[in-house]
Amino acid sequence: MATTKVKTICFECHSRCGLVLEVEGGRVTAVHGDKDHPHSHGYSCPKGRACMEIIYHPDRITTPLIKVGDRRGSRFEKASWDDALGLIAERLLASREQWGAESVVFGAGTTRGMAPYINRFLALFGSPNFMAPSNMSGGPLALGSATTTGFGLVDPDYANTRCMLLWAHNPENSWPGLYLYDINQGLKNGATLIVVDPRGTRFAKKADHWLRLRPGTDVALVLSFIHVIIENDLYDKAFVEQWTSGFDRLRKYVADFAPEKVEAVTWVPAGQIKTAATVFATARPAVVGPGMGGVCQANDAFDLTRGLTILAAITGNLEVPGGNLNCTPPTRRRSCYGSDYDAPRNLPPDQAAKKLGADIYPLFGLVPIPCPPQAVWPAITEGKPYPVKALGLFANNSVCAYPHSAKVRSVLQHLDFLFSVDYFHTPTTELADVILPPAHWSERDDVEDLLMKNHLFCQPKAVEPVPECRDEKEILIGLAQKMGLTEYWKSVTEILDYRLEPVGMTFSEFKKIGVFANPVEYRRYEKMGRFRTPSGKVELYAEYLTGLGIAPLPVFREPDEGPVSQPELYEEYPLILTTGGRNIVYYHSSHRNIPSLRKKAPDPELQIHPDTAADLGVSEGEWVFLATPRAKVEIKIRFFEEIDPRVVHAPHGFWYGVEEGWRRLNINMVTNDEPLCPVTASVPIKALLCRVEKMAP
Ligand SMILES: Nc1nc2c(c(=O)[nH]1)N[C@H]1C(S)=C(S)[C@@H](COP(=O)(O)OP(=O)(O)OC[C@H]3O[C@@H](n4cnc5c(=O)[nH]c(N)nc54)[C@H](O)[C@@H]3O)O[C@H]1N2
Ligand SMILES: Nc1nc2c(c(=O)[nH]1)N[C@H]1C(S)=C(S)[C@@H](COP(=O)(O)OP(=O)(O)OC[C@H]3O[C@@H](n4cnc5c(=O)[nH]c(N)nc54)[C@H](O)[C@@H]3O)O[C@H]1N2
Ligand code: SF4
Ligand SMILES: [Mo]
Repeated sequence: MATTKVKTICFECHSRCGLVLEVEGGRVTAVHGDKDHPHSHGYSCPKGRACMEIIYHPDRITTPLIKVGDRRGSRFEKASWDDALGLIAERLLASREQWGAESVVFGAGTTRGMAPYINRFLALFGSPNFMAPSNMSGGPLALGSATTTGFGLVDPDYANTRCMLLWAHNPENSWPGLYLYDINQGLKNGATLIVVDPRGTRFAKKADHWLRLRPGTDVALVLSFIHVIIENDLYDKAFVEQWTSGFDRLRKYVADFAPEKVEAVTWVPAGQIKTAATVFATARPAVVGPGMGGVCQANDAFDLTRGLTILAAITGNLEVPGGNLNCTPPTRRRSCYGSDYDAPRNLPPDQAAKKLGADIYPLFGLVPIPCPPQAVWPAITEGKPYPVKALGLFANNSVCAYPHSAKVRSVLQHLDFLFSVDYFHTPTTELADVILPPAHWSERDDVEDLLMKNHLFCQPKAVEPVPECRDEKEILIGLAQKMGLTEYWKSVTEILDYRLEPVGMTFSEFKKIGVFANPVEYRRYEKMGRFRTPSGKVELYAEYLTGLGIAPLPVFREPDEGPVSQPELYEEYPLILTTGGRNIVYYHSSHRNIPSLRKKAPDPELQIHPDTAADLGVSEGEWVFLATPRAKVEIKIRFFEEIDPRVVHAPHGFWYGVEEGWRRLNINMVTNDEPLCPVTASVPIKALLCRVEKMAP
């Protein structure tokens, strides 16, 4: 049989590697890395290479399903697309009729590309409520950096730098396709590596300077870096003078964060802080590499991301080669989270103002950022600030992904109507009234620009969807037609052509070239004469934030559940718990049902220092309970020398293959969803208290 090769983009994780799929008889038969891809350069990981196991998995949902019998049960019957979409349309319209359009929320998990298309749908329907985990993912970083400089700290130029500072970031597992090539390039050229991480990841261990901080004390540490740099006159004076505002107030403020004092807070020796800060400030250029999860999951995530941005700014590393770049996607306003799609912006002001969370988080009304799940929950359970009755989820396993799973599950059970679009049954689809089967990324046409630096990629489908799965864009088109949303697009081609308008190409033209890149521009503020901030300068002391009730300088807050804030609780729960360090073979709660991946990491493992384990009388490989004040989960002991004896780490996303796995294995049973960061709604899942309990024999 003839084999064809299709160059496309992998959507199995955010890295979006270039892959070449071999197709025989309408089926994907082999996967290779695409050597021509400008970011991944031929790299592929086990998840991408397992894509045939996903597409042709015996458990893949391949027809729409409608719940029958008790709504609390999990019996579903196969249905036609017409019936399933008809039922969803009827229920959403009824909800709008009785409770208003805002009573309908659509949510997506970490982006699998659907954000723009869902938002457009919601805008036409009338709801400002697009929910996503941005508040625990890139959102705080976007807010913290954009309020400081007018752009996101998301384009590190590792390849051309002399010093890289990986802050709560393990790109080897989390973003290999996007960053690894550049990082290795930089290291080959002699760049110094600094890692700030409580765990000894492979990068931490090979770093020139590894700062093993106490989880959740990052803001104190970054303020101490700034202290050292200012005290020792190591900052970029010309840049600071011309392009920043509030330097003197920053200088006075950080005087209080001397390394000797911060050592006691962060557990990082003062000497290490001084050395690392000095190395970073004097390298020129140097780059800050912030983790998207690591720096976005704390009650002071806004202050941390502001602090990191200030660090990059005063050392003269904004928009310079080898520093933190400011790339714009070629598709601009039509990019994934572009303003042309933002549902609230396309609604009348009074309807837009209803966006859930906007009344609590002052910056949420100003930027295209999704509603945090934790602002949606009270609307569902208590009707606060107004009732939400219906929820549609695309690629999201809320029950396992979001903190405090028992609560999330009961929140979802409060809904009048839930539909879910997923490849597989999950603890979340189980609660749905209707389940729809999406096409796999290899079975759908799309384009990608989110976090792709200055690039835009074409993602052509390699094969037709497994019958009867459907491209999610077509699902929205079908639903729009059933609901009388006549202004919604009529075809996938129309959608993609619209998205590509800013680059002056249709999808079929773009398919022939595959990639489009903007030139990288440096120091754009010089050409513009300003930064896109209220003062036109980098807002070190951000006066304007005070008017919004936000502190103008980064404030360190002790983790609420920690040894300092709650010493009594610490006696009962004497270990600090951090969660969710990425594993290369899994994406969040996905992939546990893929045999080639599961066999590489079959069990959830608690990384614990051997001395701590010895004190507790638990041995390597032993199953124990990990308990927090909320619940306990089952987990296996794994000795790990490179972690402080007072700290343990647990992975997230386990549930599959074990009865009631969502309750027994899923770490989010023990995490908390409060207090949230008052500016970004970030969740405190990287620093909690826990204890290890032996299981009865
Ligand atoms: N404790 C703890 N919890 C965390 C984190 C942590 O660090 N610690 N990290 C958090 C972060 S940063 C995020 S972003 C969230 C992510 O949360 P989610 O995005 O919800 O995570 P997943 O479990 O990967 O994905 C949910 C579902 O999407 C389905 N799926 C995969 N691809 C597609 C597709 O193309 N279309 C459709 N319709 N379905 C698809 C999968 O089968 C899976 O069931 O988790 C958060 N949860
Ligand atoms: N394979 C795989 N890749 C992924 C994902 C996945 O699930 N699987 N998820 C994707 C998503 S949605 C996101 S948001 C990104 C996240 O990307 P990253 O932020 O790079 O990933 P994490 O592993 O969550 O966190 C990085 C490091 O932070 C450390 N850390 C934990 N607590 C603290 C702390 O308090 N302070 C500091 N400084 N460090 C701490 C952890 O030990 C970990 O090594 O990954 C993306 N890539
Ligand atoms: S790192 Fe793996 S899963 Fe992520 S895009 Fe690349 S091949 Fe796909
Ligand atoms: Mo994320």
